[in-house]
Amino acid sequence: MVKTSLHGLCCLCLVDLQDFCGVCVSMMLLYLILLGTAHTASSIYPRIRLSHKELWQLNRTWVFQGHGASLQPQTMLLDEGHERLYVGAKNTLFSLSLDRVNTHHREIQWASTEPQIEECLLKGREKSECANYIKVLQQYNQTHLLVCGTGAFNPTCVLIRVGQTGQGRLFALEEDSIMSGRGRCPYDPNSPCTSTLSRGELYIGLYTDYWENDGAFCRLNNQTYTRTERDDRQQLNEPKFVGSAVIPDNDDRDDDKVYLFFTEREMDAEGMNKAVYTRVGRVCANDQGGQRMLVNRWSSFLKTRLICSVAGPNGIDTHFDELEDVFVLKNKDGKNPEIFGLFSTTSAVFKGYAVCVYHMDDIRAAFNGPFAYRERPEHHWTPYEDRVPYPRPGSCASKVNGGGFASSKEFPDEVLRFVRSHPVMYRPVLPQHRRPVLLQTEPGRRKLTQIAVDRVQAQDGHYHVLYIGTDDSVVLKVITIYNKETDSMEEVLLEELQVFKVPAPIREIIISPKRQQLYVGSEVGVAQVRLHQCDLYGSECADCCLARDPYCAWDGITCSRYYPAGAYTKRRFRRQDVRHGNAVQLCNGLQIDDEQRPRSEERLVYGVESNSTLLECVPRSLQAKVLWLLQKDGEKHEVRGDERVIMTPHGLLFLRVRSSDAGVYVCQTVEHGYVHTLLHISLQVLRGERVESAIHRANDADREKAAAPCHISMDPPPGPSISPRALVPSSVPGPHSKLWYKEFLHLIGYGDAQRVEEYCERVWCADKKRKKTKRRYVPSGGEKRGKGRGEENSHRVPRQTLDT
Ligand SMILES: *[C@@H]1O[C@H](CO)[C@@H](O)[C@H](O)[C@H]1NC(C)=O
Ligand SMILES: *[C@@H]1O[C@H](CO)[C@@H](O)[C@H](O)[C@H]1NC(C)=O
Ligand SMILES: *[C@@H]1O[C@H](CO)[C@@H](O)[C@H](O)[C@H]1NC(C)=O
Ligand SMILES: CC(=O)N[C@H]1CO[C@H](CO)[C@@H](O)[C@@H]1O
Repeated sequence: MVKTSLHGLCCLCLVDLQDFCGVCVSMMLLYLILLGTAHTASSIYPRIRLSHKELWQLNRTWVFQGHGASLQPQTMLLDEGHERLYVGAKNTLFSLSLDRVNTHHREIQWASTEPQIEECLLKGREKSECANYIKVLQQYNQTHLLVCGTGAFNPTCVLIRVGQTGQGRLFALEEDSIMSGRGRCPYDPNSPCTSTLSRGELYIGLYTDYWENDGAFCRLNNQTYTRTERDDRQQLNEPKFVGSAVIPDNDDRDDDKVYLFFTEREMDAEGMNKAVYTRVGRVCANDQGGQRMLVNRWSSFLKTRLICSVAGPNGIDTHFDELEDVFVLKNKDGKNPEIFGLFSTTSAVFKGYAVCVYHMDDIRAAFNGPFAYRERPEHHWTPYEDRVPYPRPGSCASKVNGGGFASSKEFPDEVLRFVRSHPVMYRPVLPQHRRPVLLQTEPGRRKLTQIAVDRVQAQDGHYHVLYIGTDDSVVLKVITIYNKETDSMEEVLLEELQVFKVPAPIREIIISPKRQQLYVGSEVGVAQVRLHQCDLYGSECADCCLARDPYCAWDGITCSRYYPAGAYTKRRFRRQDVRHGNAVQLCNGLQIDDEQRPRSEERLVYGVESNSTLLECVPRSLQAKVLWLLQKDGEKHEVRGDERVIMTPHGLLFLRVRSSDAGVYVCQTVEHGYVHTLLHISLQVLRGERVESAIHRANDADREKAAAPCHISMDPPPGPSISPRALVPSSVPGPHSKLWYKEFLHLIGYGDAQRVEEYCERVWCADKKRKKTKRRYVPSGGEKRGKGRGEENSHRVPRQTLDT
């Protein structure tokens, strides 16, 4: 195992050779650039980016904000049986509707008591820390939730009655069930903890004490309390608990294992703690501890390292060692879920992120492999090669597989002694394909905080759709495709969804494949977001195919939800190509040849000589490359751009337009080799002097005429949007002058006065209107809505691009 890692190298620099650190950092950046290119051809642009407002207008999201004050959800629990989402927040437990989180919610106030708060303040804590933060929320049985809160540094648990009676929905705190939460809930609101409940037993990784010294992995049932050894740094060393799950090995329930995902510090020589490693630990669910030794302690606790790294040039691996979140994607029989880990680098200088996927086979193989051994802490780990006692340490007591032992209390002392002194496995767990499925290495980009995954059946196979939460209220929807021939990963960023209005780190993502919804928590609220919106990609076969969204296929009429054959037999054909997005092949013959297309949108744009003009063209897909062609004198040639004519993300910008620029400009997009004509813009260039004189006359008219107010309508302007700044020179009279453009009609011999009038009105009123609509837009009520983008024709350019 190569022990060198980039961050290790840089830590060395930081600690030991501070002077050289600058050099080291730039080395690292260079290295990461190399690394980025070595990985894959992936686009950092989503195919579709939706702002919070757009999600709203599309009815794709609902947000629950509690009472307006910041909600601060700590933990969430999905209860599909009762169709509720429970949210443990600060001083309050909520029960939300899965249909619409912002309607018909119920709540239970559960604040710390006055004496508790006073005592907490006396201990020198801040007021905000002395609230009751609900950190543990589990389905105890069919009728009850187990809920634990920090209770002003005095953890407390309680049972909550849930369900339905004839009268209505039940949601009530069982007063007589209040009990101490010590050992089941951390004291500190900021303390990391993870819990899972199985067969009435609570498994929890937490710090059990006020001072946060005792990190432990525990199991509580109504009789016993079993845990890791206290103060045993070999078992757990400054752990940060991230996730846990009960996963059966086989049909023998006595063989069920509980897995714990966490990070901890690797002990090195002299006990100086240094590197952070991600670990998977496990115990037997039926572990009863030992009889004479290891009483009420796990007799089966083992752990090993989870590796997530990329090989760089020169054989130096970059390791992502800090586990941020973990998602266990269950399979049918529950025995072989796929484990998705979201990792970051541990470097303080640079944050890179990676997602790695682990198979249970590989995890089990590591636990069945050699134990790790080292003579002294300053030595390297080696595989333990002496005799291993029987039954194999770490195996579960079972009549079938566990050597006939009825309970761990019957295990020989030798076994318990061995497991106590050899909790680490020698082999780490490597990810699927031995590499991350997703990488984000560009410095300065957003932080990734949470992950949830859906398994989706598409026409050409299964795909994992990853939903990744960021620190700025965004959920990224990504698929990753492994290419066997080139042994590389391709990341396809399908959508970038801004689920909250203000930027806040996403703390929780829960997915409901059954409802096709995502439930997302951040300190400002809980949002519900539909997983897909196929019609948004556009109505044509090519639009749909290029999107490569496994949820969507072209059904001959529109882009709609894809259902695997059998479930949906009515449709005659469905076109979908997630792997390649080959629209040319797939949609061949289904569409009119581009050249003969009767009407790609046409526009007329006027420019004033020597002034700037923008020919706006923004493709719906941010992954498309835009090409401009100029049609002139029967010929077509590509516009390349220079210092005067600039290709911007909004369109083609002429800094000083010339009369020779006049002509028909064609805006085309190229995506996966598929060429699409978006629009034709006919540019006409007006002579400066003539405009001037028209304006003078308009000014005269202006003085005579009273101001005519802008006509404001809530409807979006029809047709294209053209930047008002580009066309109207600064010296043009204010919006009250309605006459001067009439002069244009004569100047340019344009007959359609109605159209020009509309156009000019729009130009003048655009700014005002924009401000008005902003003010009228009510994010939480949603009673006033403009038309959504999804209703628009697929060729139309999004309107809001310039001011968002
Ligand atoms: C959103 O829902 C409202 C009311 O339920 C409806 O009037 C509106 O048309 C919907 N908008 C879209 C884009 O579906
Ligand atoms: C759930 O547990 C509570 C508390 O122990 C108990 O009162 C209740 O009857 C249980 N419900 C079911 C359905 O077992
Ligand atoms: C609690 O203990 C009793 C007595 O042993 C047992 O019958 C019951 O099932 C236990 N409850 C749970 C939820 O494990
Ligand atoms: C009609 C008009 O406003 N023309 C302006 C174009 O830009 C030049 C300077 O770049 C101005 O002097 C003109 O007034």
